[in-house]
Parts: sequence; structure tokens; C-alpha cells
Amino acid sequence: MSYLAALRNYDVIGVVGLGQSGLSCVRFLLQQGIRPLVFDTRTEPPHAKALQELDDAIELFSGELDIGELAACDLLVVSPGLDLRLPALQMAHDAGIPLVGDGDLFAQYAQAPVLGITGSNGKSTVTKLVGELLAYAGKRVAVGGNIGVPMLDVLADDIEFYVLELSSFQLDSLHDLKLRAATLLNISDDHLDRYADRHAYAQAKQHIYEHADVGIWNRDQRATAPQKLALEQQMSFGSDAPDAEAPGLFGLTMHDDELHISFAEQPLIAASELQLTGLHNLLNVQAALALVHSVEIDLASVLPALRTFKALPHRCELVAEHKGVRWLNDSKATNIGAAEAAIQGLRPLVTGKLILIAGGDGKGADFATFRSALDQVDELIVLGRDAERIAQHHLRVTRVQTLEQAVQAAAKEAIQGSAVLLAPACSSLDMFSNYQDRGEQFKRAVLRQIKPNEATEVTHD
Ligand code: UMA
Ligand code: ADP
Repeated sequence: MSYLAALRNYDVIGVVGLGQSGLSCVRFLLQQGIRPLVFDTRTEPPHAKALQELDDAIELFSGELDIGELAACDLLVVSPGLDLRLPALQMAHDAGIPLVGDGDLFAQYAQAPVLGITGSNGKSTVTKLVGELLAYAGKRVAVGGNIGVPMLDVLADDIEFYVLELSSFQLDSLHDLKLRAATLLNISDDHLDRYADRHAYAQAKQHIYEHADVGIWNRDQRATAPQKLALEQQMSFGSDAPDAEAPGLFGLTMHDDELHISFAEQPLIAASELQLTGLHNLLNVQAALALVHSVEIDLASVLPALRTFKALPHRCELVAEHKGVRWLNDSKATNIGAAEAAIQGLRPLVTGKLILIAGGDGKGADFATFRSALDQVDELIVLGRDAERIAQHHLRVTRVQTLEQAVQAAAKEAIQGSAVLLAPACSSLDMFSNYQDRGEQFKRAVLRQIKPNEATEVTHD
């Protein structure tokens, strides 16, 4: 039985949060002939003007949530950025008002099979890749969710497959969505300002399997294995060879002295054929292939699309190479696990110094766990709110106030063969609008630093 009844059964629906997902929920409800009440804790919600343009008769309550106002609703659709433990939301829940997210609305209307992707890192890469592989196989596919396009915005009648990136926040408010297959890519510390502890965060991620017919997990991290799915409902991937005993199927093997991604012990593709680099991406590719396999697409037929797939912007993106120094933008490394993956992937390729620019809002992470990755860094440049919490784990530290100064400091330290990596291990929100803004500002600062007419700028399509 569904948690959510048909929408016509609710007299007054409240949309709580007027960010991207809140606005898409309002748009969706209006399309169903329902005019919701809208709430946002901010005094100036970001999409207030867009809301008015959608329907100027909609009531918007801004500022601190008030249980008296929320109680006018008999269903609340809550945005992922809002903690369900906020006192007013808790009171609404205790008063019997269901709290759902956009995922439950999506579940009522999506007709095609859905593939779900979660994990601390690699979600967007895998989500985008699965979308491209299915499209290459000739399927009509819609890609959305935490990747940046609210899932309700991609609902359409002619879709054959949905591919959704699901954050732990979206999973927290999800009840009804059925996933044909789902993967939990990895778990490393993140969002510890929102969860009681690591265990609570890991459990939030595990919830994805409660919605799934097939669970795809990472053998390198047992904590990603489905706790409740039967073995025949599992597939796995890892940096070892596939497990012939099941539920392996995907893994890495050597053939003709070359590392390959293998499927059921048969080599599928050599790592050197991919544009994606680093061990973490070999795991991401396996997860994507497993999802595609779960919906019975012939893997050999999609390999050409795999060969041409490039890293998304702000993920270990090469900004420029100048006088033997490479400048890399990994602004999307918003937690320790992602920054570690970037450092580990880069270290063997650096003959000069590896210079790391890090810092921002650490979201409650314990940076002692970052120390072994920091040991591989020659120079550390820190900025942002949690700069000192990172700085205390390295001996050669430069402290700066702005990205511009960070780039200047890096240029002073760099010698032939060096790499300067922006991999902040923190969210950007203390200094920038978002990770994209941070990445763009970094790129501009780098290009200013190295004199544009001499730089070998790398363009991405
Ligand atoms: N906020 C308030 N008051 C409100 C509502 C929101 O202060 O009443 C704050 C939140 O605390 C948060 C910010 O506003 O700091 C944005 O929250 P939101 O729920 O309005 O976010 P949306 O704009 O709807 O974007 C959300 C996802 N953001 C979050 O979960 C924080 C986007 O993922 C996602 O792309 C979008 O829905 C579409 O599905 C971004 C993200 O940072 C990329 N996700 C986190 C991550 O990947 O680590 C989970
Ligand atoms: P997400 O959507 O989960 O944030 P992305 O694909 O956008 O993931 O990548 C975010 C960051 O994590 C990038 O900095 C990238 O280099 C790093 N990363 C990607 N895949 C992995 C992985 N499997 N393990 C660790 N880090 C990863």
C-alpha cells in the first residue's frame, strides 16, 4: 500500500521550501489543478518572484516555520535542504500530517522503470553516464534528481527509463518510489551537520535498497552491501576481480598487461580506452554498467558511448597547463572522500610538487581522517571557515583569504612537473553561491595568473 494517497484526497497541500525542488513541486501541483500553500524559512526565498509568475494567487509564508500555519495543510511536501527534525516539522508529523519529498509525488506519476543512484561521491558522474549509455542504446531516457534537475521536471509520457540521482536527504523523505535497480556507490563522511553520527548517515544511504528490486554495491566497502536484499537480488563491483561465486559480476582484471573492467570475468574494456581517469572512476563505470545490465541492455553494444564519455565540469577538470604546471579544478570535491580520490588519482602522475587548495565549510567532518591523503601533498593552501581545522594536519601550510590569493600562492610554490589541485574537501557555501561558482572563480583566477595568451587552455564540450 502506498504511503501517499491520490493527491485529490488532500484538501490543502503545503510545499515547504522554495528552492529548485520546491518551485518544481508547485509547478507540478498547479498542473494537477492543485494550488498549494508555500512556506520557506528564509525571509527572502530565492524563487519568490518565479512563484508569483507561476500563479500570483499562491500564498507564500516566509520566515521561521509556524506550526499554526503548517497545520492548515493535510500533506506537506518538504524540500531536501530542510531538516525533517526542525521543531515545526516534527510537530506537524506528530499531529499526523504526512511529510513527503518530491520523490513520492514523482512515484505517483512515473510510468517507466526507474534506476536510482546514491553514495557520498560519484553520483552525478554515474547518473549522467547511465543516461548516456541508455540513450546510446536507443532508449528514451530522462535524467534528474539531485544532479540539478528536479525529478518532477523530467516526468514525461514517452520516457522508457528514468535515471535519478538521490541524495540522502531525498531518501529521508521517500516512501513510495520503486526502483528497478539501485546502487549505493560508497560511503564517506559527509553531512555530519545534518545526521546524528556516521552510522545515521550510512543508514540514510542504505534506505535506497528498501525501494529496489536489485541492489548494486561496492565490494571495496562492505557498508554499501544491501542489508536486506537476497543474494539473487544483488550485483557488485570493486577493484578486485569479479566474484565467480556471485554476486560479483563486475570487477577489474589484467589482460595482456592492461587493466580491464570485466563482466563475469570477461574483459569488457581497457581502462586506457576511457577518458575518465582514476580508480574511483573505474568503480563508477562498473556501477553504471551494472545498472544498464540490470535493465537487460547488451553491454558490448554501449561500449562506444563509454569510450567518449568525459568527466563532468568541476570534477578533476584540467583548467590549463602552463610552463609544466597543471591546474585542476575539482571544486565538486565537497567532502574528504572526494578530495582523497582526487589526490590519490593525481599523485602518481606528478613529478614536481602536488599543491592542494582546500577549505570551506567542513559540514562537521573530522579532518583527522584526511591526514593520510594530506601526507601525499607537498604544499597545502587553506581558506574558508574551516581552514584551520585542515591546516592542523599538515606541516607546510599557507593561509589565504581568497581564491585569487590561493592561486597566487600556488604559482609561487609551483615548479616544473607540479600540479595545483583545487579539491576543497568542504562545501563552498561559506564563501561562494555554490560549487560551480567556486570552480568558475578558480578557473578565472588561474587564467589571469598565467597570462591568457600563453596558456594552453583546455576546453570541454
Ligand atoms: N533552505 C532554507 N529554508 C527553506 C528551504 C531551504 O534555508 O525553507 C536552505 C537549505 O537549508 C539549503 C538551501 O536552502 O541550504 C537549498 O535547499 P533546497 O531544499 O531549497 O534545495 P533546492 O534548491 O531545492 O535543491 C535541491 C538539492 N539541494 C539540497 O538538497 C541542499 C539540489 O542538490 C538538487 O540538485 C535539487 O534539489 C534538485 O533535485 C544540490 C546539493 O547540494 C546539488 N545536494 C546535496 C549534495 O549533493 O551533497 C545533498
Ligand atoms: P556526487 O554527485 O556524488 O557529488 P560527482 O560525480 O559529482 O559525485 O563527483 C564529486 C566529486 O567526487 C568529484 O570531486 C570527483 O572527483 C569525486 N568522485 C567521483 N567519484 C568518486 C568515487 N567513486 N569515490 C570517491 N570520489 C569520487
